Amino acid sequence: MRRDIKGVTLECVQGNIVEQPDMEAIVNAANKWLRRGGGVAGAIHKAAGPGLEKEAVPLGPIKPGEAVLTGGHNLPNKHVIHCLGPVYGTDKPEAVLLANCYRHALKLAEDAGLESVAFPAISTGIFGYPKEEATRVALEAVAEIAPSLKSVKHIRFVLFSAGDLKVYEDILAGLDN
Ligand code: AR6
Repeated sequence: MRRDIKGVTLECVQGNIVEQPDMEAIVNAANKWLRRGGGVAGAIHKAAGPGLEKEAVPLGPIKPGEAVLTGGHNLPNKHVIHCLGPVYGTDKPEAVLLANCYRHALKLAEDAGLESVAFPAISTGIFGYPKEEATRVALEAVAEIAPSLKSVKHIRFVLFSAGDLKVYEDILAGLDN
């Protein structure tokens, strides 16, 4: 599903974040040390190769809501934007910190002059953020920023399961932008 918000395409697909070769940057659901981990981070570091960790670790530690940009190494994408999402129930207020991830990632993409960015559902795996709540925060934050974006024209949300995709589609369809 795709939706245009003030000239920016928001798209939701089911898939794997490391298999988005047409996107200039992919976003990592990172840990604060920017080390290889499980879930999205494990998949990204595995596909990118050891050079990614070598470049990323000196940029850490980062705080919940922050983001940093590195090269894509062996990935088909030019860049990886690493975001630290909040741990649900611990890093508060969760919604503000989660929205900050999306805002800061898009700011870095704009500063680098990128046209396309693919996001996973940050914090909804190991960090325990309830899926619907996190989806609402993610889509509302991105829709709010969309009108001010100059270089970023295509934002893709990559969901691992059909159920997660359905949650994104329902909430994206209901946004009133
Ligand atoms: N492509 C797309 N989505 C995925 C993939 C993938 N390859 N793998 C998992 N997901 P998580 P978090 C979904 O746990 O909650 C790491 O160990 C998954 O189903 O990767 O922010 C880091 O090192 C879930 O919906 O990220 C951190 O310590 C979503 O992506 C910690 O986990 C996010 O799951 C970060 O936890």
